[in-house]
Amino acid sequence: MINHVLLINPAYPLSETPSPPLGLAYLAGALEAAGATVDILDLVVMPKTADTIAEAIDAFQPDAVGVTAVTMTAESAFDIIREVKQAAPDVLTMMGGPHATFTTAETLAAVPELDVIVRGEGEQTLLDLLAERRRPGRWATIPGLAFRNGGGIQETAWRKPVDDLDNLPAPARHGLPLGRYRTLGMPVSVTTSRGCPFQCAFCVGRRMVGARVRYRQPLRVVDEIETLAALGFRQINLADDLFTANPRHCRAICDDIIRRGLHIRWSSFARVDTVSVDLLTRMREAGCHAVSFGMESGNQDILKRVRKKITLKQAETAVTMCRQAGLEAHASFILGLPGETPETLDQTMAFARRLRDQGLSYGFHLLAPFPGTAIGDHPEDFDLRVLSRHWPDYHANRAICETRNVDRGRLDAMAVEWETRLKDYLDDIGRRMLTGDAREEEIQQIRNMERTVILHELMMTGALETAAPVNGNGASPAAAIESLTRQVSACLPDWSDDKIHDALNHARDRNGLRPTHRTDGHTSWHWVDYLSEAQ
Ligand code: B12
Ligand code: SF4
Repeated sequence: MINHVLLINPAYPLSETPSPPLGLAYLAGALEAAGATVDILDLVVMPKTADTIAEAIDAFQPDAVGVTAVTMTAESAFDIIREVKQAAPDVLTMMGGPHATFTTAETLAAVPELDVIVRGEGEQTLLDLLAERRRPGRWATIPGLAFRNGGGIQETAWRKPVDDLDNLPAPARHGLPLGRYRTLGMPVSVTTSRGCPFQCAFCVGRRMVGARVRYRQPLRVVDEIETLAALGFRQINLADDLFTANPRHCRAICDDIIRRGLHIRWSSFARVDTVSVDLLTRMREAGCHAVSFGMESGNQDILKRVRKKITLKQAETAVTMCRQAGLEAHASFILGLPGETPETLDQTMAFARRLRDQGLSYGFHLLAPFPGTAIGDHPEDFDLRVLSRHWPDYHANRAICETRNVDRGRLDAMAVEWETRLKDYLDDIGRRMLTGDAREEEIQQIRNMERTVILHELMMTGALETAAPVNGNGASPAAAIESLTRQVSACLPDWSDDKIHDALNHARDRNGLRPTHRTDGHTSWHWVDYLSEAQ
């Protein structure tokens, strides 16, 4: 019998535009449907101190604790597992997600406190594992696991991906601190399918979700979108690897959004070879405002070498189609791919700039050779030199790989130049705001960014929770926010009281910050963590 499970999301920076952890919500949904009680500790928006994990174990008394991680958060996840075992040696410790899935032996060796890894899609494997929690001798019969056995590591068979996604219980988002994400103005992600038939050499997505694309029923997808819209989310990301791959599925979702009259803004990922003006127009009519393409490189040979299976021509056409359909096209490029030379880097930059003139917005990452990808597992086949196996370095903003002709210094310099340009752009708006020359949308852009950073810092320092109750004289809510501003400003020395005050007001207006009127006449404040449709 599965009783009580605690799922944990390790922290990662605001710069990665976090969204509520969908994988954990799916796992929680499956566990709850099987009768378990689930708690989720989301350290992306909740503060973590030296005692947080021990306190959570004490409060929830879980039988099992599962931690998710991508490669850049793996070390934090390991620390969490260690803290769990130290606080409660009998609790079963589990990890899942793309990093642990493809580093089983290394991870189990590095973290003796970790009992078992769930590989690939986790819902059914987790239920089977927890049913046999006390009988490790039976784990060998459960597909999708890796654990210590005797002196070695045992990996069981790969589990076949779930056939019918509509049989999966809905993601249990009620257990996530969605209110904090809404307050921060972060998007929320929804998937309409799982699977990808392509084999790009830098991507682990396909290996996680399988080659066969499985689709959810459009009506159920739109039910989910409607629920999120009712909760006040105005920005939804369709996080499928290939949302536009099947035009019929994509169109059915758009049609239903339009039929229900939902007013939401959403964006999606797409491949440049799977869009048409027709489809993009329908997407725009259904509220889509932006489509993100993985364009990766401006050099055709490199695209071929990483098996992207797209052409530069298709990339260019996709941008034109987006423009014709009235959609924003966004592209991500990867610098430092196999075969990269100073010339191919220039080509990529020139290609991106040329498409920018046609309406494209774009960003760069540096290649990170993630475990489980062809490049990560066999860098020598791609003539790449991997410089770091220190997982926190795998954030893709600094070089950890070199090609024969492009070294780390050059790649880092490009990343720094890119970041400097972005900073200069924001500084320029800041200057023009002071002289009254900034456009209204620029002002809003900066204000929103500042509010998000201030509110996130406040959430992560726990300043609100430790602030003394205010407003003892029964003054107005406005005075109470002013008083709160003065109290928390010591935690945010980089920000003026005016900006903190504005951010707190904004959070209160969005119903993300609420007063508790105490019997002693004082007021304390709390973040709104959990959302139900009434809120
Ligand atoms: C949407 C998406 C995002 C979104 C939202 C992420 C989020 N936190 O929800 C955004 C844009 C914010 C994002 C950001 C990043 N992403 Co991203 N993202 C994806 C994408 C396309 C889908 C993820 C998803 O929602 N899947 C659906 C859910 C249901 O699946 P899931 O999360 O994998 O969870 C299932 C299993 O993994 C497993 N599981 C997961 N955790 C656990 C824990 C336990 C205990 C158990 C039992 C099971 C289990 O069970 C879950 C249910 O089946 C994947 C590609 C892919 N197909 O996986 C890349 C992917 C996860 N991202 C990736 C990367 C690298 C990043 C970034 C680091 C970007 C960067 N700088 O390069 C950041 C880091 C953010 C982070 N810490 O998660 C890589 C990770 C590779 C790696 N080894 O690190 C992937 C695999 C793409 C790739 N390049 O190959 N990402
Ligand atoms: S990059 Fe996109 S198309 Fe390529 S394997 Fe990954 S998910 Fe599939």
